[in-house]
Order: sequence, then C-alpha cells, then structure tokens
Amino acid sequence: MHVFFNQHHALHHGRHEMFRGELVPCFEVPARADFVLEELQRRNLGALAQAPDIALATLERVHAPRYLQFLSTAWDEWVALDPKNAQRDALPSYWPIRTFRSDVLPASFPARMGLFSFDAGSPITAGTWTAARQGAACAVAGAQRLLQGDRAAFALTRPPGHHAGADFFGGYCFLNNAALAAQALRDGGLARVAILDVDYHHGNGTQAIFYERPDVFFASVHGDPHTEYPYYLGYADERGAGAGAGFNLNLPLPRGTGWPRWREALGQALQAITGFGAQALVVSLGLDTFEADPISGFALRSDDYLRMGEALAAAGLPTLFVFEGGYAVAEVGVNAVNVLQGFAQAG
Ligand code: 5XA
Ligand code: ZN
Repeated sequence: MHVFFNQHHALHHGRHEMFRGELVPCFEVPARADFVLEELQRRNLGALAQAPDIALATLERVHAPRYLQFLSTAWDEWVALDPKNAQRDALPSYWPIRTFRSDVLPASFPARMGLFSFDAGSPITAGTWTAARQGAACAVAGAQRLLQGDRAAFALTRPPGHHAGADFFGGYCFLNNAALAAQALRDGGLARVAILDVDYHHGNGTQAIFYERPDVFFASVHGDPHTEYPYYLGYADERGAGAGAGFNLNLPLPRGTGWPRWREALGQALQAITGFGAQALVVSLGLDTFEADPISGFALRSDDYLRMGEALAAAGLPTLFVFEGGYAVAEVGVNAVNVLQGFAQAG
C-alpha cells in the first residue's frame, strides 16, 4: 500500500482554539501524524511515496475560487492587520448568521474570516495554506494510485478535511481531502464512488459537497449531532436532495457506543455502499472513536480497529484511506495502523 505522507503537515501548528469561552491548547497537533508514520515504519507497513504538487484547477473541482483565494492570502492579511499578529493564531469572531448577506465579500479581513468559517476552533497559522494544499495533493495522489489499479492507498495528512465545505473551514479542516479524492476518482473515469466517514464527528463538509449528486454516495457513522459536534448536520433524515436524493446515509449513534453496536452500523453503511454499486471507496479515517479520545464519546478499543480494517476489506473495493481526527495522541498511531493492518491481512 502506498502511503502519501504530507511532509509539510507540521507547518500547520495552531497554538490555541476557542473552547467554551476560553482559549485552550489545540487538540489537533503535528505529533498525531508523526505517531502514525512511526507506527507504520515500526510494523514495516506501506511504501512511502511523494505526492506531486496539486494544481489550483484540481482544488477548484471541489472548492469555490473565492474561498481558495481567501485561504491562500489569509495569513498575510492577518499579519497586515497588526504586526503583533505574527505571534498569534488567526481565529474568527464574527459570523453572518441567517438574515445577513453572504454574496458580498467584505474588505475587512476579520469579516471575511467569519464568512468562510463556522467555528472559532480552527486557527489559521503561517503554514496552514501550504500544509492543507500539500495534504490535498496527498489525497489526490492516493486516488490516482487506485485509478492505476492499486487495491489500497493511504493519505497520511493533517490538517484533516471532512468538515471543510466548498467554501468554508471549521472543525480543524480547511480543504476537504476526501472530497477532492472522490472527485479525482470521478474525473479519472469511475462512474460511482463512495465515501465512508468513520470519524466520531459527522463529516458535514463532505456531505454538503455531494448532497445533490447521484455519483458520489456519502455514508457516515458518527456521534449523534443532537449532543455532538458539528451539531447542525448529520441527522438520520438527511438522505440527499434533488438528483442526490437517496445517496446520503447518516447513522448517528449515542455517546458511549462500543464496538458491537458500532460494527452493526458499519455493516449497514457497507451494505448501502455495495448496493449503490461503488467502484471505489474513500474512507475518512478518524480515530476519535477510541475510548480514550479526549474530545469524543465512543468506546472503541485498539483491537477493534483491526476488525474495522477487516470489515472494510471485505467490501472488496479499491480503497483510499484519508487520515481525519483522533486526539489520543499516544495511541492514534497504533489505532490507525491497526485499521490498515486488518485491511491488508484480510487481503
Ligand atoms: O472530526 N472532527 C474533529 O475531530 C474536530 C472536532 C472539533 C470540535 N471542536
Ligand atoms: Zn472527529
């Protein structure tokens, strides 16, 4: 299995996120990806590969040009507001909620930051754009491997991507790596592609990107948004709209869910993906379903991830894994690589 490791990931290194009225140290830290890489190397699993740079036109297959323009200059604009900002992360503080306009692009940078985001937990730092763009490149390079006939590939990258929409960031995500990979598979000639999101948090960005499309099926097993982030999307009655009606499947589960119930939901999602006739699968691989994850509420254990990999392999599809969440940093490497090992050993 080729592993596309984002060598620029550590350039995105937030100091603080806003959490219930105070700035707290970021959970989404560079060590997460480094631990996964170390564990891959310790088990001698996967062949490291280099992703070529990604063209703006490829990013525009999923993301709005004005959003990409914003992201590409965001840090410089932040520092231009006040030279002292070079020492602080950029976080938004205003948002255009219902009744405000979103068609007008304000000249004010803080106003634009609010226009293009949905939380104050996703700091933009000096290297965010470079890291995110190279991460997208890793995901698309992994998709290209599948198009060339590989059984599986892994995009090992951060910041994660599944909360990012066509024109917004949030939930630590800036570019939607899984969506870009699925689009690359479509553009490479596959008629039907599925995305399966196994992160604890619903992939609202991915869902929104494909919600009205019949060619990319989105299935997600996640914490019930009645109580869990991202709160405003991820409910079971969201089944797709327009031409996409019937091609979206949300399987929300309550806090405290352990492997037996989680495995059942996975089976349901895989059955739907098979019924859809997917020709390739993109897995948004979040490991924050782990029992010791500091910001989540499921109860999966390390061994369960081996079984998860086996179950994913049994779907028999060319599969691209894209690294998403997982904040029990000391265990995230073991858990991620368990999925890949379970997958590889099941053939
Ligand atoms: O999958 N998404 C995450 O892990 C980010 C959750 C952010 C909560 N503030
Ligand atoms: Zn998550």
